Amino acid sequence: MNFKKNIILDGAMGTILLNRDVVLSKVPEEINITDPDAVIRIHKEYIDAGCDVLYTNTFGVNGYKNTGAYSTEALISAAVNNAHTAINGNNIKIALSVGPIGMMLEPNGKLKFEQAYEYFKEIVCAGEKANVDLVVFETMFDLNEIRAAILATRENTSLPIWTTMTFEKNMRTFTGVTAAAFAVTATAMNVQALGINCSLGPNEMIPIVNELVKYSPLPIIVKANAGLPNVDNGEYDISALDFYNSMEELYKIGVSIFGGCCGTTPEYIKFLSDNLKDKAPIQKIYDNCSFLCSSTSVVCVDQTKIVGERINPTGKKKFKEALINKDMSYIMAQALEQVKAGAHILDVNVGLPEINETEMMVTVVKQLSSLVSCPLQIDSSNPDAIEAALRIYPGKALVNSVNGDDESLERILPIVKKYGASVIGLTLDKNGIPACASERVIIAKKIVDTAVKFGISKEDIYIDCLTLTVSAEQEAVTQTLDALEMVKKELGVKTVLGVSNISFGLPNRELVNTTFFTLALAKGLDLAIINPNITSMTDALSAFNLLHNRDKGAISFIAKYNVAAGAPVNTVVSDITLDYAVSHGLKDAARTTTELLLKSTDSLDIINDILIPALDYVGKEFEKGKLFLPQLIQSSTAAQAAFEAIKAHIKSSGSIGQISKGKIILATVQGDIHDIGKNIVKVVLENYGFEVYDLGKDVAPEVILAKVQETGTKLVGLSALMTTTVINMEKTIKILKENTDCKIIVGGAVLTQEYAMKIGADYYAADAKVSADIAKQVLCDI
Ligand code: B1M
Repeated sequence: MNFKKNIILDGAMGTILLNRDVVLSKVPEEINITDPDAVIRIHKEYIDAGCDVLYTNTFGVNGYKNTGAYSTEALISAAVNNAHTAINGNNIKIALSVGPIGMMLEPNGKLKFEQAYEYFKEIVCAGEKANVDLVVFETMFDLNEIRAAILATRENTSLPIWTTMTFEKNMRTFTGVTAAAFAVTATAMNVQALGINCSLGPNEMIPIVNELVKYSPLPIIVKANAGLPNVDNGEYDISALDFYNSMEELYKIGVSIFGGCCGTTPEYIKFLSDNLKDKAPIQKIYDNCSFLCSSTSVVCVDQTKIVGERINPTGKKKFKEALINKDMSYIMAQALEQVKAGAHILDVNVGLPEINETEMMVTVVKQLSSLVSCPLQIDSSNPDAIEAALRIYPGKALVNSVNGDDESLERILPIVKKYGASVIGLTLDKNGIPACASERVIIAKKIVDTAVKFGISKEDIYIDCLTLTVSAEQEAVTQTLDALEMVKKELGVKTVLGVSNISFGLPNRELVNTTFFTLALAKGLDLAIINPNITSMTDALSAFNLLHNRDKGAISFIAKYNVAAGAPVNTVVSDITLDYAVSHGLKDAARTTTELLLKSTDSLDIINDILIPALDYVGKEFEKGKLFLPQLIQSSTAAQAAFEAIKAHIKSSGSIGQISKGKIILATVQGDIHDIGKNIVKVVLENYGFEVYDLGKDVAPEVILAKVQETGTKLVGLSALMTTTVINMEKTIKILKENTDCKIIVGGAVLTQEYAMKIGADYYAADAKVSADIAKQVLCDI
């Protein structure tokens, strides 16, 4: 593809088909086979409008969604053929359009990374066989889904890859991925172009595109909707001319590939083609930094950054025990402590002879990825563990490490390159660590040259000149510092040092560590692997940044140390409380703290005074955009673990006692998957002696009605947590009232007494205890 001129894509396919007189089946892409002319006609209209690239009508085709009569390969082959027919030999490229699988990936949903990979593999192989020019993964919202798609394409085809995500106004996808993290990750994974499509109109996309431009040198794609959908009628309101005017603004900030998404037509594409096609792309202002990222935040290593060293069993008895016992809460607490203390990146080392390092690395990396937003440093000498971790890591990680040995370089660097990671090179080889600085620089040069040969850019290489223990090799300290300085100047790459080793075997280690750290900072250290919980270390960095004019106007220094702004807080979380465990998603700690609390506190008090407020806090932070779906899921998993402990306690102690009997049906209404509250209600009712038929969550009105009729139950409890699902509660009440004489209790945080009455319920229960009181009243009176 020629990127020297702007490229014009086509516009919407789906919204046009819906507006035309065509018959769409349950699998809409079957139209490629059942009515190919309808598709070809639209393709031709876009060609006439002047597009350079046609997207195939395959957005929703995948092995998961395809429940129809034709195979996935047949649908793709027909769609690509339709595009070829429309092109009719003209110089127009065909992009295989691929949307999300339709099931969320772990941890947001149940789909496993490798399952997603298999679905994408089937699609892209079929596309390549049918002769597409490139593949475009569009309307994506999960970074790991994109990564699975990219890997499936790279490992099985030779197709060029474009990818676009769909962002909300807060510049994140709904799973919390930032535009910056997307740009850094996709660039690192070597796609040919990236950008944004759907969800917003071109005007609303401007701030997001500004981010993409800043974090990626690649061509930027914008395939915008014709404005935001109108809430009243679902139509798209922006005219073709207004659409073009906004796209022109996007051109000025660096977009070079333009097209239309929902609501656009050939008229919109003609405006783009007539006015932008022959222009050369604008030179973008790209921030060429050494980036690392998670799915929710990017770290630019422009100034010294702190790598937290505490997730490492070396010399730590408790940590070793936690690894052997798979005590994830302990490890996660270490992570949270370090982030709170100021770590920008977390080192993850889980190597122990007693455990399977690869499996443990994957488990820990998965959990950390949804718990903390700072990028991870995968610390292992085992290539399998490194690869397994990089494969599922949703971001751009740093690999610690390779060394100057050919075997290490040749085994690990291709993995680093393939997964778009950065790498640390240790200045040692099979002869050990050279005593003098210049020999360490020779090894560093070999590492840098080899990494570059493998396609890793210099910004992604960090050299560790190795800290030796001053008590054993006093003369080595200056050699390390000199080597660091030379590596920076002569090789132009970043540097890293594990600092704490310097003081091993000495008294007052903190003083030695801090002083050595400060000396290394003066030589230009970029990444410091330290214990950030030791405040003198982070203090040294703050003061250094102030003295070196990095902290302009002393803004950070004053914010941190100004007494009026509050004394420095004790960041170590030594005693984890239940509300901390729930709000930070620590499942095991939630269970153990609950078990402890149950010795002195009533179970309903724990639910009402701690669990619900902690979840309320998480919900509010989620609403404010400070926490994201993965964290919400972690918190609810922790709350459920706490609740399991409460349930076991209630069952074993029979503490509430049996007062009355009767049958009750419980369900969370259709469209709503929140069931923590309903499950609490169930246990409490059962402990009052009621027989509960729990129909689960997301239950259709008809299913509830059928159960009432089958069992003759006189009382139904409905739960709903979202404003959008209360309407289904109302529908359920209506259908029950029309067909039965049962009474209905409703509950859920979104309801009030007044609203409950308005939608026709008989009772409103603010909590589980109130439900039991109402049940007694209703069923005892019958
Ligand atoms: Co979601 N979620 N969530 N969520 N979630 C809320 C409800 C939300 C208010 C958060 C927020 O933005 N502030 C918001 C809804 C906004 C709105 O509509 N106004 C929200 C959203 C938007 C979403 C998603 C759409 C997010 C997304 O995907 N982008 C998605 C929805 C998916 C869907 O349902 N289709 C989603 C997903 C999830 C998780 C899966 C991550 C998880 C649920 C896990 C699960 O339940 N298995 C989750 C959670 C945990 C929450 C919050 C944080 C906590 C809910 C909770 O469990 N509370 C919640 C915010 C909040 O409520 N503060 C939020 C504790 C529970 C014990 O209370 O359920 O009220 P509650 O039950 C009480 C009483 O109300 C009463 O007794 C219970 C015990 O005392 N009661 C009854 C309840 N039902 C009763 C029935 C009865 C009687 C009494 O009949 C007899």
